[in-house]
Amino acid sequence: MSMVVVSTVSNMSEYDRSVDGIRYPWATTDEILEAMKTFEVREDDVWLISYRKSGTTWATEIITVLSCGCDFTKRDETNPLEHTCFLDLLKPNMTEFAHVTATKKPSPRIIMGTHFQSRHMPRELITKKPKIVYVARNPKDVAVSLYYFHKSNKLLKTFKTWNECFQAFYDGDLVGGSWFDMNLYWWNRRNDDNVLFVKYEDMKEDLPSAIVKISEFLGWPVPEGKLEEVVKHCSFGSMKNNKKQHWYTESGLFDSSMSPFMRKGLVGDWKNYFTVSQNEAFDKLYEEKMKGSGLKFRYKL
Ligand code: PPS
Repeated sequence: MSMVVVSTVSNMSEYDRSVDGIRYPWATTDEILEAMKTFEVREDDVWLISYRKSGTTWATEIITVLSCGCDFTKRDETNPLEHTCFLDLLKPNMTEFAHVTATKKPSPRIIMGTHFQSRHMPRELITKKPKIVYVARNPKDVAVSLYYFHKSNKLLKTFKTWNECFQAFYDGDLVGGSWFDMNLYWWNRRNDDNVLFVKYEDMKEDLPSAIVKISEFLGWPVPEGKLEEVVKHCSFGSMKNNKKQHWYTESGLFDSSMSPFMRKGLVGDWKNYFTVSQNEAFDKLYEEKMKGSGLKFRYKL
């Protein structure tokens, strides 16, 4: 029986479009957005949700290793493309939508890397209460990381200048929608029993503690004596050298010569890009948008 290919690189038109006021890449098709309304969430699912460039790939690796009982051979046998669902994206040469594949997977499923804004995420995420790890990163470093991601990702519009990227991010007028809306939504749910809100900066400062916290939340303990190895495996240097862990690089969608996917992995790189006036304007906007929320980030370590 011949397989129907639902996407090829060539049928993915370039750039993005607005859906209910939120920009999505073409690869987040109308069909995917529609399917999310009725997508069946399972109570024993594990979901990883994030705004783009906030540490998704990093947390994916941690969760993947934990799910394999910290057995690195087992982890190496896992195909991240199959294992991580990326419900919100068509990937090149896919023969089936990720949400369809997900329905056939045994429990517990791990559903990684969804970047939907709350209004487009599966409705059952609220009622079924699966375990949700939400990873957040300070918005200034996210903006710079996005600037480079758009240069190297062939399906995203390249910002001509840093200023253009800054403005789009400031206005929330870019793929993925407003950083503020998404982070505020999940911050307000941080005390739900089934939600773990993790900050990139905390992972960067103390990775062993972050791994233990995630493992305890998921109920997938790190075997005695293994933590050091897991930390090493999930370090920036180790992940940069292991292309299996950042599948994107090999996907044909990515031009690493423009900027590597594993770029710098730092807290505070934004200082090399934000002008003084951009920084002041952004701090003011942050105060306005996040007023009273209590959500604070560290911008240097
Ligand atoms: S994506 O495309 O939205 O899924 O990107 P995402 O994985 O969320 O974010 C990519 C940024 O995370 C950095 N990264 C890491 N930092 C520290 N340690 C580890 N192990 C790690 N893995 C990924 C990656 O380098 C991107 O950040 P920048 O600032 O661009 O380097």
